[in-house]
Amino acid sequence: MDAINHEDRFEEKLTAGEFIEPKDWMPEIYRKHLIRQISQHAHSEVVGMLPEGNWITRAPSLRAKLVLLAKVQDEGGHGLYLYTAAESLGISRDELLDNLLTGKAKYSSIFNYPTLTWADIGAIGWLVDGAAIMNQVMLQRTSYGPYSRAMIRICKEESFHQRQGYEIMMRMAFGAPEQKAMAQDAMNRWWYPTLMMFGPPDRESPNSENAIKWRIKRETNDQLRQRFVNQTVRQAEYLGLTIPDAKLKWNEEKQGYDFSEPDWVEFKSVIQGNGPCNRDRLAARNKAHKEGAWVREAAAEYSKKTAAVNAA
Ligand code: BYC
Repeated sequence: MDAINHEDRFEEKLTAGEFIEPKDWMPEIYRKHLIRQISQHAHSEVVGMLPEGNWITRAPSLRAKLVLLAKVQDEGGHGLYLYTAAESLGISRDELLDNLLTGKAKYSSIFNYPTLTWADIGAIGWLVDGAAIMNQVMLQRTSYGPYSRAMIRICKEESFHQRQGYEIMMRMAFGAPEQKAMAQDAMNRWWYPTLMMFGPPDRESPNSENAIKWRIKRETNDQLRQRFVNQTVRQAEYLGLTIPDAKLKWNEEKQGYDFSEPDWVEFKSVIQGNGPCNRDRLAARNKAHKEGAWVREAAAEYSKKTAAVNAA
């Protein structure tokens, strides 16, 4: 009887648009769904630091270096907020990290592609962060309180990241012909991987139905992908860059663009660990974790000593 009341209350809260908070009763399957999504999201932020971090020492000016440093540092912060939100569902940070480091957990497919030139840093900011925001704006109103609150702050920072990327693209696209060619090359390589970020098409998305039912996601993968294309076409036109899709065409009836789907076979291969950089990314994270052991030990020791001093 009690369990039924719990379930009713849970449903009532969802219907009323109220948040579910860590101490509230929730179905086990909802908790597991959230741990999966939030931890994958956290891992994406942390692994996402690698392709961009790769360019900090080679940024073309001191200003560009400062801005990129700040951006990469922000991504680390996003990872922390999200790991903390996941921990509030009853999983430990160690377990979460272990799942990433052993390759058990997924992170966004996009970060398994290499950053070959400085224009790629622009393309990541403009396209990748642009796609991330498109998805994350809806997550600000997700049903789990700690996730929603983390997303509000993350979205503010992501908007700055997106502008940083667009600024780099403007400099390149309106610069020398060689720079414009680099910008176009980056656009060609990042376009389809960016479209994959929204997840598989709705017809092949096993988690979407529950996610929508529980208001974890408020829009589907295909709806968000369509909105992203509609928004980005105009931005590309302004830059004078061509989206690498011969089928891209305005559709008056649906008031949106028709466009080619990404290669879903490639997507599956990347999320199964066989993208161009999957092995490098995991190796880099494992190396950083191992070499950072002394920092974790020192921080734990410091907090123990501080607690003892405060208790005395
Ligand atoms: N990459 O049923 P589906 C960022 C997996 S941006 C890898 O549709 P769901 C950043 C999916 O996990 C990126 N795996 O799932 C930006 C599922 O596998 P499991 C992070 C993917 O959850 C700039 C299976 O495919 N953003 O952080 O309903 C700089 C079937 O998919 C991907 C987020 O994580 C993918 N692209 O929808 C630094 C946002 N797509 O778990 C950092 C939060 C799907 O069943 N996440 N899969 O084994 C979401 O909104 C949703 O989880 C997704 C997928 C839209 C990504």
